Amino acid sequence: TAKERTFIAVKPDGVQRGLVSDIISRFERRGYKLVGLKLLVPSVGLAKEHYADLSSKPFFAGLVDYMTNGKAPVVGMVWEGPAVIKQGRVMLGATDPKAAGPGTIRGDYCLTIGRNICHGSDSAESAQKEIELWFGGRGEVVDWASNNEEWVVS
Ligand code: YYY
Ligand code: MG
Repeated sequence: TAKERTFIAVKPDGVQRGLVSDIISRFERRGYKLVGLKLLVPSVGLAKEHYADLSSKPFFAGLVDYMTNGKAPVVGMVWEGPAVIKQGRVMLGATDPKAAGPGTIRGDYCLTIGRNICHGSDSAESAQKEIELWFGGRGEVVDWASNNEEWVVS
């Protein structure tokens, strides 16, 4: 539905490399609406909760350190619009950039799975959990009407 929302993040490598504006721009130009935006160094607790389903993986400790060590912050965003959860993942490209097609964010800007610069919720359940976790549910997400909407969605 048009009100569908997803959590998209630029991870520390994407911020460090100056790719924040490009990633925001891709979602904006597609016609999606920005309803949440913040810059932060996530706490270890937040990162562990965000990646809770990967806690048994061998790369988990390294993943949490890379997200939280403060060498660069994370940009967290909530984007809204038709099929944004699925299309957000398509726009990001495959988790392993070596399998990500050209024209996707990962396919255009990165090389290895451990530095794949961005995150996107992988399902409706994940999107709900991640928006709640990073933005405190409705608290920091802004409902607003875009004047473009009638020209983008019908
Ligand atoms: O959702 P997505 O980011 O595309 O992949 P996940 O399977 O949820 O893994 C999260 C995150 O973990 C991935 O973006 C990079 C990292 N990672 C890794 O470093 N090594 C792996 N073999 C798998 C994932
Ligand atoms: Mg994931």
